[in-house]
Amino acid sequence: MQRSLVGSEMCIRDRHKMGSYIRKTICPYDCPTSCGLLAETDGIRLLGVKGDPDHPAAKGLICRKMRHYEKSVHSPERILIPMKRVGAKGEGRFEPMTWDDAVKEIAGRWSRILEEDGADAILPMYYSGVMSVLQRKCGDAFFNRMGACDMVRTLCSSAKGAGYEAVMGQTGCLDPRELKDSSFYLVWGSNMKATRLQSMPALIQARRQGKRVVLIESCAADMEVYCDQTILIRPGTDGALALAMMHVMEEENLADRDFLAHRTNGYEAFRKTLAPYTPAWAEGETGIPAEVIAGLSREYASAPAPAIILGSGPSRYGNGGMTTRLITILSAYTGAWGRPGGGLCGCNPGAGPYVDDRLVTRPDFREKPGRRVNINEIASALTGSRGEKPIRSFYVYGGNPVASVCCQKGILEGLLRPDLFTVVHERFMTDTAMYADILLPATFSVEQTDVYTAYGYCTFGTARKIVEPAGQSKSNWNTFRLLARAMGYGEEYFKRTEEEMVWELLAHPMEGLTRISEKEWRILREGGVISTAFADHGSFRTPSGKMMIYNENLEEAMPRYMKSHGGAYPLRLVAVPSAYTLNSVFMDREDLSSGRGPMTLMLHPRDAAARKIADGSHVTAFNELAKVEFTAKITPVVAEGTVAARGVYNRTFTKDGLLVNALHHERLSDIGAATTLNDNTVDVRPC
Ligand SMILES: Nc1nc2c(c(=O)[nH]1)N[C@H]1C(S)=C(S)[C@@H](COP(=O)(O)OP(=O)(O)OC[C@H]3O[C@@H](n4cnc5c(=O)[nH]c(N)nc54)[C@H](O)[C@@H]3O)O[C@H]1N2
Ligand SMILES: Nc1nc2c(c(=O)[nH]1)N[C@H]1C(S)=C(S)[C@@H](COP(=O)(O)OP(=O)(O)OC[C@H]3O[C@@H](n4cnc5c(=O)[nH]c(N)nc54)[C@H](O)[C@@H]3O)O[C@H]1N2
Ligand SMILES: [Mo]
Repeated sequence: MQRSLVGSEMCIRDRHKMGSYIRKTICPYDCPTSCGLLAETDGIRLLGVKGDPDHPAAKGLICRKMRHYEKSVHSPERILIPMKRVGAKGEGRFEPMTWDDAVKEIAGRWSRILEEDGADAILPMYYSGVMSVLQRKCGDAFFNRMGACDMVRTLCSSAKGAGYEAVMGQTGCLDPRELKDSSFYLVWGSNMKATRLQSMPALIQARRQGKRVVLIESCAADMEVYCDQTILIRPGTDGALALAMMHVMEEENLADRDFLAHRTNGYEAFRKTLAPYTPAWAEGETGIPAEVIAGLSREYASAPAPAIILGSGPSRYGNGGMTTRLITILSAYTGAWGRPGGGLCGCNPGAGPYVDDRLVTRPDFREKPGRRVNINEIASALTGSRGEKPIRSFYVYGGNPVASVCCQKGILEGLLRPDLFTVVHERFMTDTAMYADILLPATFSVEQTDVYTAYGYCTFGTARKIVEPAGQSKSNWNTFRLLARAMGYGEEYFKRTEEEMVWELLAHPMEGLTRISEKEWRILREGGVISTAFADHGSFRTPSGKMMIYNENLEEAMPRYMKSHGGAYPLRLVAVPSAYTLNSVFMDREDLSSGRGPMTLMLHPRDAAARKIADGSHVTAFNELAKVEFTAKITPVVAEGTVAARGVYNRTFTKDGLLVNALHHERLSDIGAATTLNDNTVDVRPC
């Protein structure tokens, strides 16, 4: 591939002329859109950002969080130099050290651990701090080379992914841009206003055209006003609703039997299992009145091209994979797939991968399979509570487990172990960084070069470095290069620059990039985003070419109703994202934090009254794991028997350092080995 410098040459010319100039870049955070940004810079600092109107999906619409990205990049709170712990663990007292000394000390400690305990005593952890391909995944190559633990990264929507794939194989779902053709919308467990903002115009436009939008939620605080009807559901019971809807469609002859018989596997046998799943039965499970279920079923069935917009909320349960399978099967019941706008949106829309991740992650560097540690079980791994070999070193980059992972008390207990050597590569003094023995300064997206694959849209992009890294901060890639040298890993891979890696990825395009034009290649070479082909939803990418209602490869081959884990306490606790933060990111920003306010717990008026809880009062939520304090918000938009905690906070918002994730178990989902962070019970009392 020919390297083009057109973009940067133009900029240099413009800089001389105007002092500042605009460069294209891409939002690095964990959202479905990966929005295009126009960054204004003087070549030294990022001066501001705007949405890029040419971005094929976002079309210039960006969230309030990114509107002042420059405030984060140039935040006075940023970590700019490597540091060494001088106080007690967790106390947050550090003193500066050089990169040389830091790298030498880390390599020295690791070499000793490798000798004494082997590579499976070293646990690397990242999740979704940065979503671009190279910076997110490059540590895999380093730790594969080392033979360290292999983290199973299922902190987010893996149960949804596994459930969808169990039915659809590799068939891409609807790209949100296809929603303009849908005739009816079921927003199912997605707080779109916060998390899928760029799809909101489609919903608003649809309602203007007289199409109906129905919300199925456990907490409708943000979305109710955007929908024609809100159906509040008891958490973890969406599978019962889907089954009852299919029951009604069978009973009333509303199912597209021709489609189901010819385009799916196992329909006849599945249909016979539906008899007990009556709306009256489902009312008992879901708390939704039977007549509402019947009405919804009829409305859904009569729409020519209904779209289900499926969020990850309903999948974060012990039955989350099964729930997703049932909802995906429901999407076949009207034969909507293949009709413009019909089917399901919110899973993987891609028509095949764009780049070859293995060029970055290098599975070939690993000599034998590593010890697998599930990210949701970090607490057990760090404390050794399951009797396994203890972890001796924990390396965190692009993640904040103390704030974002379940079982917070266990994680803290592990991090306090005097014999654990913890290294955190971070941009801010997060709750996890506080526990580091060595803290390394990390870069922002505008200080590095990478490729971006959006997970919610068919788009692909590249973004070049715009400004030099602040202070002594280094990208993940450059940090692993240094660590590799210190560890004596001589592979040519560890000598490359990040620009060389990006060219390498583009030089080996995968299926999703095979049919793009020369003009589009130019955009990618210069830095920008292209739209790629939507998936063909009419032809199923499964071994049989049919949707798999019955899936013989699964333990539960025939779908059925499964209960969630639940628990012994009377209220179910769910997590709702906040529009002011993204998981634990953006807490450096006073302008956003103040809009969000204190840690709140939403309760239904009847649940509040039964506990003598007043709106705005301090309450304690508790279960067998922990007690966590919140400010109560009483609202009828949360299902009765449910409490909802908004967003992820940091420990400065708390009295005793415990956040909502202290109330969450490590238990995994049925398939996908994923988080069940919505599947916990608590009780609440006034403080
Ligand atoms: N502003 C903002 N944007 C974000 C994020 C953020 O934190 N803030 N997070 C990003 C990330 S990492 C992700 S994975 C995506 C997630 O985005 P989506 O996958 O669209 O999911 P969420 O919007 O998190 O919505 C989950 C919803 O599920 C609901 N829910 C919980 N349990 C149930 C249930 O049993 N049944 C039903 N029907 N509903 C239930 C919750 O009330 C919540 O509103 O968003 C991304 N975008
Ligand atoms: N209670 C509750 N818990 C949740 C959720 C929830 O809604 N409620 N959401 C869940 C979901 S969907 C997800 S995806 C997870 C997210 O879990 P995590 O991936 O752990 O995400 P964050 O907490 O956002 O932490 C990301 C960290 O990466 C850092 N970072 C960003 N860019 C870079 C970089 O280039 N290099 C390095 N070294 N660091 C970088 C950021 O500063 C930030 O501190 O949390 C989950 N946990
Ligand atoms: Mo996520």
